[in-house]
Amino acid sequence: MALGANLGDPQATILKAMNDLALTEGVSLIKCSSLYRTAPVDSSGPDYVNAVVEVRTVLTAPALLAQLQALEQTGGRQRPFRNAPRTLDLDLLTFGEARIQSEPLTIPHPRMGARAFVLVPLAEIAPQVVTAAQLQAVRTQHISRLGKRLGAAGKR
Ligand code: A4P
Ligand code: MG
Repeated sequence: MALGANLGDPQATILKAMNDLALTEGVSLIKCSSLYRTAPVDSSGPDYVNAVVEVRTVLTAPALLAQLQALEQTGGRQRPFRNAPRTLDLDLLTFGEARIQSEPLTIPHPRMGARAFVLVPLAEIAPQVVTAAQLQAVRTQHISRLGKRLGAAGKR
């Protein structure tokens, strides 16, 4: 799952979203990547903070998406236009081996392979699913690691 924010206090927002996910019924947080500062891709506004997490869940993919959208709402998300700057964006990247192409949900996420802000944190927590060629292809997209998740909030 990919987390992104570029309005408000994006770092605090991402850390809170990780915490909220861990507290979501039917969802267990397995791994969190570091937080990364990234330049907007096909988007505008300030730099983003992005991260990727692995969860285990008893929910179906659509039910998990509904939970993510509820968390986006509590984060104050508004959708004035596609790819608008946002306080919090939560995207499902993969769901086991599932391939889903439905109105509300496409799995795997169609744009994940073209974006450093997904591939770099994903390679940190699941190196087997990201190839060197994919990372090479996005090397011009600016991304820098902000530090490990634990302690990242209070210490800076
Ligand atoms: N939807 C379909 N498949 C999925 C999925 N796998 N996960 C539908 C989540 N949602 C999925 O999403 C629009 C609709 O996509 C939802 O109603 C859902 O049913 P949205 O979150 O409302 O809108 P969005 O985020 O503007 O669109 P989308 O498609 O998520 O955008 P992208 O392509 O993910 O890009 N640059 C940096 N540096 N960092 C970022 O995080 N994010 C984007 C968003 C652009 N540029 C960025 C970043
Ligand atoms: Mg989204």
